[in-house]
Amino acid sequence: MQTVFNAGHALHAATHEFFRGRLVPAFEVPARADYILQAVRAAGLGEVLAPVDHGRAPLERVHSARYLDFIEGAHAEWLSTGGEGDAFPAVWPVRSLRSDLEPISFAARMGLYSMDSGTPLTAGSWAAAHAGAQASLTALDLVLAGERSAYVLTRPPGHHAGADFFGGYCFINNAAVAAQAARDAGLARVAILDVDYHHGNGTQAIFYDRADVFFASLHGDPRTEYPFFLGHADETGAGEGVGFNANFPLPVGVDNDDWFAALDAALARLTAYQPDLLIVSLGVDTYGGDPISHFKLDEPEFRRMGERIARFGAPTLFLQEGGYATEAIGRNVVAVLAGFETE
Ligand code: Q9C
Ligand code: ZN
Repeated sequence: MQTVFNAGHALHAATHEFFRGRLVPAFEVPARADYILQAVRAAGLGEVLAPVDHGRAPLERVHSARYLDFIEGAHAEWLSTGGEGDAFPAVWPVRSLRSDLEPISFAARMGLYSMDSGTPLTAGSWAAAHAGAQASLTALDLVLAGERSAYVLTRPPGHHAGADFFGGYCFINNAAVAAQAARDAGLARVAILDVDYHHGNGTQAIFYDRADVFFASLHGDPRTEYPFFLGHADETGAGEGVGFNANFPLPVGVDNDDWFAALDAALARLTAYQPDLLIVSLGVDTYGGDPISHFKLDEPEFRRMGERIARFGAPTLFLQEGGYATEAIGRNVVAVLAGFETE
């Protein structure tokens, strides 16, 4: 399997994030990608390629132009309006406040375009996220050209980012950009399987009223786990999209057997859908040793996950999402990808 590596990932480097009202060392750090790259190379998984620039147009198929403009200029504006260091939002247009108008105030716009205070926006966030989307489009090209699979090694992750908001460490929704590009390249049906510990609220929202992209997700129950406000089992799609969204919320500490039963259930839904492409939002924060998550998968389970996904039998694009046990992340990611390769 070839890897497309976003070497620009390290431009996004936060030192701290807000957690329970305090600044704590950031969890989503450049070392994550360094460890994965090391493990991919050590395992001899396959060639490591650089992204080819596909421009901004494929990003605008998923994100609003004014949101992309905001993210591109946000850190410079933060500094020029008196901010220091990494940028954080402070005010949000919750119920009864208007979100249809774009304020002039930078602080207000930052709230309009974000969902939480736990996602530092740094000087290099746009450059890193933009390059990650390009890596995703490059890997998609490999699969469209006939490769059985490809892996996108990038950060920051993407699945929490919506059409016009960032959050959950995510700025550009790489899975959504790739799915839309696959549709635009002529594929009729695309499935997204999200196995990150957290529900992929951004991806779900982007395709919620559409039948041409099926979103299926296994994740920690949103009643107790981030992103809290989406990811319930009764979210099955809207309008033409009714029946093309499937959530499998699982309790904290779920048994690995129950996790795999949910994976089987999700893949059964996708088998009925018969997609031309499977995109896997590959978060490995389901690992038992993850510092911010509460599932119990370990290396053998990650290998089994890859084998199971391979047996699904569709051309498969793996995209890196979460995973915060930095020293174990490379081993866990490679276990999934190597498991896929052996099937
Ligand atoms: N400071 C992904 O895995 N905050 N995002 C958790 C710890 C949000 C995770 C609290 C976690 C978002 C892509
Ligand atoms: Zn996650």
